[in-house]
Amino acid sequence: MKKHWWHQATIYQIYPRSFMDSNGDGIGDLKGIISKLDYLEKLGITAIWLSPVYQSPMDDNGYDISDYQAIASIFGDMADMDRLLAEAKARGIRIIMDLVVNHTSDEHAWFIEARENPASPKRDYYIWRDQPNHLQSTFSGSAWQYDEASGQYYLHLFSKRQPDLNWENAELRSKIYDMMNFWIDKGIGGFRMDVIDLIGKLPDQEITGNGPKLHTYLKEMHQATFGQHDLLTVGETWGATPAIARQYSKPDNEELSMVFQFEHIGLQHQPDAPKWVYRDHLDVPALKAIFTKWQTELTLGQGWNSLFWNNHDLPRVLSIWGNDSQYREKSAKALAILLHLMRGTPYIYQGEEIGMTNYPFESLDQVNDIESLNYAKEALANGADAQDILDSIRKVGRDNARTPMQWTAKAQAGFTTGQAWLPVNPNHDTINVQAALADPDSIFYTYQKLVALRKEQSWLVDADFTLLETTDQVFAYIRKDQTDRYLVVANLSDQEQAFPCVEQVAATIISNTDENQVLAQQQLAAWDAFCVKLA
Ligand code: TEU
Ligand code: CA
Repeated sequence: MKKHWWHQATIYQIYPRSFMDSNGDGIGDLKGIISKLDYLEKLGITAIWLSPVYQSPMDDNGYDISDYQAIASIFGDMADMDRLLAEAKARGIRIIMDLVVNHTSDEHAWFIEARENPASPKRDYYIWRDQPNHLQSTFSGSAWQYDEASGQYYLHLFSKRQPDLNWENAELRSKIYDMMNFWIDKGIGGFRMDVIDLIGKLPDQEITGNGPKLHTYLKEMHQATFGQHDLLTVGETWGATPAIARQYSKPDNEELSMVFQFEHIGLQHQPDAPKWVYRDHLDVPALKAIFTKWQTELTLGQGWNSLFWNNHDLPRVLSIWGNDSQYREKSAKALAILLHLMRGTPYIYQGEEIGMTNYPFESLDQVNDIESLNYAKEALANGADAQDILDSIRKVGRDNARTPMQWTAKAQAGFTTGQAWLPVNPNHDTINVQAALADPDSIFYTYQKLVALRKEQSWLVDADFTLLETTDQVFAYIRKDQTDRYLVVANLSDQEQAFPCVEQVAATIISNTDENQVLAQQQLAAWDAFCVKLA
């Protein structure tokens, strides 16, 4: 089995708007990112997944692209982008671009032409129908928008300013591949592919995810673009099962390196309910079952996992499943140790490495996210209670991940010299990079250690995974390769838990506690976690 650089890499996701502002306009930008590359080098990460920085009217903060080969002026220009690539490369860091090709912005030249001139070949780049059906937008309401001029409806699975592209059109596909090659030629490290499982949709049958031609398109894309290069490609696939994930990521299939699956994230809301019907109490046995399934069904050569707790669409895991008050540091480290020692490529979302938390939203005025605002509007119109709506947004709204990165205890958390576009979390007075770097026992150094382990210890890639039978709130597993066995244990609760274990320890790999005492007393304190090599 050929091993790739990304098998032993840890990826760091940057949401550019919220990372670092270089010019005081309150919005993060490329020069800001460049100024923090030394920090990322210290953390040790191999690559950055950069959320979209392309030209965009910012209806969905850049996931609505009007020109794939230009940089949004609020973020900088192409010269800044080239400098970011070069400066990152000088530090051994690759840049993974966000590929958003399920839809464009309604301000993309293709859509402007398609709308203005129904006879144009561009018309068929999008999806037009005389009548809408029942398809719903992820951002509330019908997925069809009426276009007065032509008397037809166009499809938008996200906002009405994000018209869906028609992947049936071969000319469109080849333009997308040209655009991808433009970026590959610049020397990028790969692509994160936004909602890629939707591109094979059959709107008339109301099939959106996992359409019949999805994998045909991905094989074609692989051949036409990244197939000859050693790039990381990761698909965002909400509807993936392990079998589907193998289809994407089995090397012989020549599609993607890996996908993001979201089955564990599904435990953040009630079964079969929208995300707003949240469930903040972690069901640990269910979490164990889900990870065990993915760890055992995606084995080296047959598929590859990506490992994540957070991204720019999710609440901070520390707030929803950890304990972000009494056990903030301990629980952050426990969640990190548990995840990063599984098989797969780990992803860190900006601020996770210093234990950033959800924001205490108190009114809709503080909310920016289109998904949250559309939900609030629709729920209010349906008679829902305003406090309940705000409560859901505070718990699981996307802005929790998007408040500015907390660099210092000073005004605006050192993110900007102006006024940040989204409020800065008041807890930046204690939770910030400067404080984390100064404390040798901080969450940051646990992440730094995990990133280093990923590069150094090849068993993380090769060893198999077995869940250990334990009490409900304890998640423990064994990784075993040809020669060695490793035990990973995490107490995912605020209570002490019994941990009877007869194994002998050969060496400690990483720990947030006194693991020898834990093993001697057969008792885990709240959020204790460690990994040991077994004798
Ligand atoms: O997200 C896909 C998606 O389906 C999200 O809307 C997700 O369901 C929701 O945010 C969970 O709360 C991707 C991007 O990650 C997201 O930021 C974009 O808004 C979306 O696609 C449209 O491009
Ligand atoms: Ca700026």
